[in-house]
Amino acid sequence: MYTTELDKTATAPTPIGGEDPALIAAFEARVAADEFIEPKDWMPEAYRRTLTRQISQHAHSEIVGMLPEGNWLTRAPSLKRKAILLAKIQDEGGHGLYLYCAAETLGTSREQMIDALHSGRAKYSTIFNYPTLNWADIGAIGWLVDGAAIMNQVPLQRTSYGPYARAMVRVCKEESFHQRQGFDIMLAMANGSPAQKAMAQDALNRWWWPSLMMFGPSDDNSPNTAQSIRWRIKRETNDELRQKFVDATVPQAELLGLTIPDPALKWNEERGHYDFGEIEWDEFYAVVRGEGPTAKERMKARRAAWNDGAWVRAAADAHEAKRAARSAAAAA
Ligand code: FAQ
Repeated sequence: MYTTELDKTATAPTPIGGEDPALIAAFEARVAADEFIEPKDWMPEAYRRTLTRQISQHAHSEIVGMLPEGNWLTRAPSLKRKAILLAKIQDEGGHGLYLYCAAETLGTSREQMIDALHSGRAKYSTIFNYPTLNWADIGAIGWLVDGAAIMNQVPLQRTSYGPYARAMVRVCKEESFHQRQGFDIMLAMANGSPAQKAMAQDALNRWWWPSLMMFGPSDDNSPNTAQSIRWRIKRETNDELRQKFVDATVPQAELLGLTIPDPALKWNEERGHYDFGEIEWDEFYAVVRGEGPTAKERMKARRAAWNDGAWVRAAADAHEAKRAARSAAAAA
């Protein structure tokens, strides 16, 4: 899909501040003309940094996001549900890998990104620091979390950095299946016994607000949005996407016969959108800071998986060294 090969002969990027105004102007004109910026093209260092930050955090979210659902694989209620969930979780792993590759094209290695995650320097989505208590949570994750992810990711197919945009095309197709499988679980539970319907409602109550938080701080408090919109990394703001998600999801909840846990939720005829209540931003920032037991469990699980996989990486390196030695001998 894209290459992870870096131009080893390229000179180090000019430090921020000392960048050539002519290069910046040419870059901005390309972005304004909706051209894709490719790995070997010149780009401002700040553009490279913000993309590396966003793409690597996105990748970490996909990988950490496998954990809450993985927790329910062995307890899926039927073989069919288990097979679907397994495929979905494997897709998330694939998304993480495409995204790490896209971020690597910006000059940061996979090891550096993983180290940033494991040492707590890099973020991942707050949503994955909430626990999955029962099977209805798996429905709510697919319906709401994947639903929010698609809302955010569809515009990223037109992000200005080519490798990120192309990775998003396939990711969005798969997320759309994930959202439907989640909605299908919710539909089965909402039409099931009173106890099952109550579980579906309880899951909606617990996942609704964290799903709205996935879109990030409000535009007034989002330090990166203005510049990212200018560079067409982000095509829509956090609040615009959050509003779209609310507008799309309310009718789905109605179809399920479930109640969104927000007394302030109301259709606003004048705006042509739903009004909704205030998000608890203190909770959002506490979760971003990794407070609470689930964040610690998540990182413990990721570090263990990385350490357990060390022999696979060593074997792959040894295989590659042998292959390279054979090719060198054949060429001599
Ligand atoms: N969680 O100035 P902004 C998925 C941080 S994939 C944690 O608004 P920006 C698939 C932000 O990084 C879900 N941190 O930042 C799946 C920044 O920190 P920094 C992930 C958050 O980048 C489903 C600071 O706050 N999706 O779910 C969050 O312009 C089911 C200030 O914020 C993506 O990553 C948060 N929710 O906008 C997998 C999509 N929100 O680094 C498994 C790509 C904000 O400056 C199961 N990313 N922060 O210190 C984006 O679109 C953007 O990066 C935003 C944030 C919108 C997330």
